[in-house]
Amino acid sequence: MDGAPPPDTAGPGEVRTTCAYCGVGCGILARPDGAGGITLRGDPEHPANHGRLCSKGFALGETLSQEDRLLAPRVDGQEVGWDTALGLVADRFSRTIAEHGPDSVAFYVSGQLLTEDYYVANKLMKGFIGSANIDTNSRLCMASTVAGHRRAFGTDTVPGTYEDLELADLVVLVGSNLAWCHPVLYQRLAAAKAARPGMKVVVVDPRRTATCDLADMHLALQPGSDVALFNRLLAAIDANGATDPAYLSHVEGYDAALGAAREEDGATTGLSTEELAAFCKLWLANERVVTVFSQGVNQSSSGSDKVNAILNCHLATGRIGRPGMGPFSVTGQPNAMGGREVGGLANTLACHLELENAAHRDLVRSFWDAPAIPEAAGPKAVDLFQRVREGRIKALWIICTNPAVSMPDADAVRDAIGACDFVVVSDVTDDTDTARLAHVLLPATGWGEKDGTVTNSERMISRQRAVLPPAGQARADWDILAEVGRRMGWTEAFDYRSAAEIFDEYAALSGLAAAMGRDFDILGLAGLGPSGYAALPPTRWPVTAQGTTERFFAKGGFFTPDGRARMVPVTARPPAARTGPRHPFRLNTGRIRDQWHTMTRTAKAPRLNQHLGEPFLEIHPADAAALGVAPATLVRVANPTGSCILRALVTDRVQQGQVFAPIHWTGVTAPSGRIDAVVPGVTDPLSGQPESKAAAVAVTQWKAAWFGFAVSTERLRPDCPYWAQSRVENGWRAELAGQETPSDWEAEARRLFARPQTPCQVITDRAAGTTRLAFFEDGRLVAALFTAPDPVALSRDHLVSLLGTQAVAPLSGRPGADMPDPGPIVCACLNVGANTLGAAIAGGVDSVAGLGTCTSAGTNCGSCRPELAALLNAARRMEAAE
Ligand SMILES: Nc1nc2c(c(=O)[nH]1)N[C@H]1C(S)=C(S)[C@@H](COP(=O)(O)OP(=O)(O)OC[C@H]3O[C@@H](n4cnc5c(=O)[nH]c(N)nc54)[C@H](O)[C@@H]3O)O[C@H]1N2
Ligand SMILES: Nc1nc2c(c(=O)[nH]1)N[C@H]1C(S)=C(S)[C@@H](COP(=O)(O)OP(=O)(O)OC[C@H]3O[C@@H](n4cnc5c(=O)[nH]c(N)nc54)[C@H](O)[C@@H]3O)O[C@H]1N2
Ligand code: SF4
Ligand SMILES: [Mo]
Repeated sequence: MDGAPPPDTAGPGEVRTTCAYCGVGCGILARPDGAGGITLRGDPEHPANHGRLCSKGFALGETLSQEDRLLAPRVDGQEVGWDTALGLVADRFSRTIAEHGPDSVAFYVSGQLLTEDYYVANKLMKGFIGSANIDTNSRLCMASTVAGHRRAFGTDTVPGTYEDLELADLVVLVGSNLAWCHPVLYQRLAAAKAARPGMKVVVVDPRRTATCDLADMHLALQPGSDVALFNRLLAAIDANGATDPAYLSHVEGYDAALGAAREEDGATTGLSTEELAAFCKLWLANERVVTVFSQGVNQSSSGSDKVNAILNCHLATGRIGRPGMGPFSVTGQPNAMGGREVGGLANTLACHLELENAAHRDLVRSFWDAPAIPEAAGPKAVDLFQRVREGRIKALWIICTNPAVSMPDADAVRDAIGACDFVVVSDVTDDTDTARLAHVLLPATGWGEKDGTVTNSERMISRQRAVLPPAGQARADWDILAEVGRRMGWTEAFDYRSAAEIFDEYAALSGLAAAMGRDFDILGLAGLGPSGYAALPPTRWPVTAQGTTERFFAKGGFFTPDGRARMVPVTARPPAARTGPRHPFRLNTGRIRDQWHTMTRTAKAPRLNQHLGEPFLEIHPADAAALGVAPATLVRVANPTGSCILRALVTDRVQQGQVFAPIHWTGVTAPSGRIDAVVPGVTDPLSGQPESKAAAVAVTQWKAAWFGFAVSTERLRPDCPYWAQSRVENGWRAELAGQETPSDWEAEARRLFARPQTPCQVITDRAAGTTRLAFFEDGRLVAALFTAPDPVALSRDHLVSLLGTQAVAPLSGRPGADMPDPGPIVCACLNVGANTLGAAIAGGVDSVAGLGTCTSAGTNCGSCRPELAALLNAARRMEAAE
């Protein structure tokens, strides 16, 4: 740890903790509000965010209600005590192992677990059950980076820090929508660029994303062709004599990598020779270059080659480990890094030790005093669920992840879990596609109740601290796992009383690992004791007796046997699924700004549902026209893996022949919008990471006979073929559609709202084919349904705002003259809509700051600022065209 601790700016009653969501790892100051919730603000002292938060972090307090929380253990749907539930889990696992061997059981865990939870899960499976049948959702997320780092560096090290993005003269963002997925880091980058306008930003992404707003250059390459781009760059580096000969003495494999790179003409990128030349020129001209990469790189059948193609360029030029330069993998989940450090993958051991290395295994086995550690790596996520499907895995414990939604080939995975003999799910809610399949449901403490550590993208270990007591009977994930370990007979090995004890053991092991030449060393944090652990400030690893290392590899010092890095010869390969006449579209998938994965938490905050309220498919106007798909109608996306139905969002943000869909909707929120139902289980051969962004699909019109929009104070019970439901301030809203028009809309609405008796107003326009129904209780609007043969046109936000009020004429569908319609919400924090912003722009406001002053949009968390800029740009383009 460096220097004196910073002055403590926490106010009275404020607890320092870390955000629950992305790998930026922002510090939060949270205070119980006395009514079961919390109030919070960004921690000004945290080095990741210096007080900033994005829309998701800012709304964390709104996601903590006990509604939907799993409050007690359940067996086959019945609430039971912990003793019964954990007795059953330990007994079923022990019996299955006795009958069928250790490889008949498995754990599937998560980068959202704390390091301490992860440590115990791994120790139990790999050390004591004696199987390597444990993998994590990080396989879907970071595995290609891990494989690429290990090939090049000898270990999974992120060399740089966030500050490097601010110090760089050129930042290249490859397959990263930083503006939406790492918003606070994006804001830091945007602020650095504003302060130093000479700084250049390049976005490499087939799609024009919100991140492109900051870009001086957007390279809309063909999906999967990143290796070709970086091979071209390596060839240009060589041709221009831009290598660093002194640094190359720390590197092996230059000639072979260059040989492979020279074979590449760059045509498969789809970029013009001018674009390729301009990119190479920019890279060559700026020594201080950081290449940030994320899921556009990792989630690919050539993901690890993409990573090495990027690392090759940095190694050849020695642009690594010095301020403002280096390759930089931004991590997704709050503890994606911690999970890698603690050995969460089926082929790793704690402290960056390797399962398939005999010396490493011996070290860990003797440290744990474990009976045996398996010699071979376990199955990677896709294979693990394949073994569940084949009945080879008979008892499965899923912790802190929702694979029935997020795995590729999700319908098949869901069915395999459903058919497994014994399924345990630990979650904070019972309302997930996976939890619905569990025999045993175990309530875990959630964010705000948990206590432990996480590591962010820049190797910063931060504490998550409890602000609230556990909900109901919930227990910490490490505690549940440790008790099962004890009940399975390993009393001493799992005799943990606190997260601090686990961390202490882990820190001690890291010292031994470091003595074997590993990078991950936090021996300096061993022996903190309960109070030292309680007070632990954000700390970047390594933490040795000598202090910390800010950046790795400036002078070589790689973790390979000879200490030299490896450049890896790589050749571009197209995505595994081939497009063709039957499946002509390349399906890209990813995230939206205000939702987190399968929405179990973010969708609890009404304000986060305002930005984008239903699953959609971005499709190019020319493709939409050719298919006869009108904006806002529904489309069917299908291939041999499966199918789904999504709302068409016609936009030239995507290229022709490519479509994009978000990953967030589920059986709970929009059953026909589960996008992983059409993503095949194809993986990178080295990393086992699925190719989540390049399925081949057919897109056709889904001909709806009717469309509907509904609001209700109670949750709706739709059963039509298309529906998407989300929470709003006073209840719920839903989009609906069907292929057969009901003969009696009132009866249909009464069933949908479960209101057999409530007084109802109906307006039918036979000529237009529309019906509008409103239900009132004591003069208050409690439900309404608008139906039409075409997509329902009405001011949705207006109708939502009437819910629960003494509404006058709700069936007009429009606000009265006295009440302007804000339009679709852009700024979620301060509720500013597109119409309000449009009016301000039309009135002469011409900057993001000006919009902030005039409408207050973008003045809280700032996550919507890229969209404000896009609105301004669109207005400028229209003006120029006029
Ligand atoms: N709002 C929000 N933020 C999140 C999350 C969330 O759920 N919601 N999840 C977190 C997690 S776990 C993760 S892993 C991160 C992910 O963060 P990102 O990786 O930034 O997010 P994605 O939207 O999955 O994908 C990034 C981009 O890759 C592009 N892409 C697709 N194919 C290719 C290709 O072949 N080459 C290139 N160069 N680009 C391609 C896509 O068009 C997309 O814009 O986000 C984290 N942050
Ligand atoms: N097509 C496609 N598929 C993808 C991706 C993509 O880009 N495209 N991205 C992939 C990536 S990068 C990721 S990271 C995954 C994410 O996919 P998942 O991990 O499946 O998604 P989450 O919704 O984050 O699931 C976390 C679960 O843990 C629960 N939970 C929250 N806190 C706790 C806790 O403290 N303890 C316990 N026990 N449970 C808790 C939540 O309620 C939720 O059910 O999706 C992957 N799938
Ligand atoms: S950027 Fe947003 S989601 Fe990510 S850690 Fe910070 S506040 Fe949380
Ligand atoms: Mo992720």
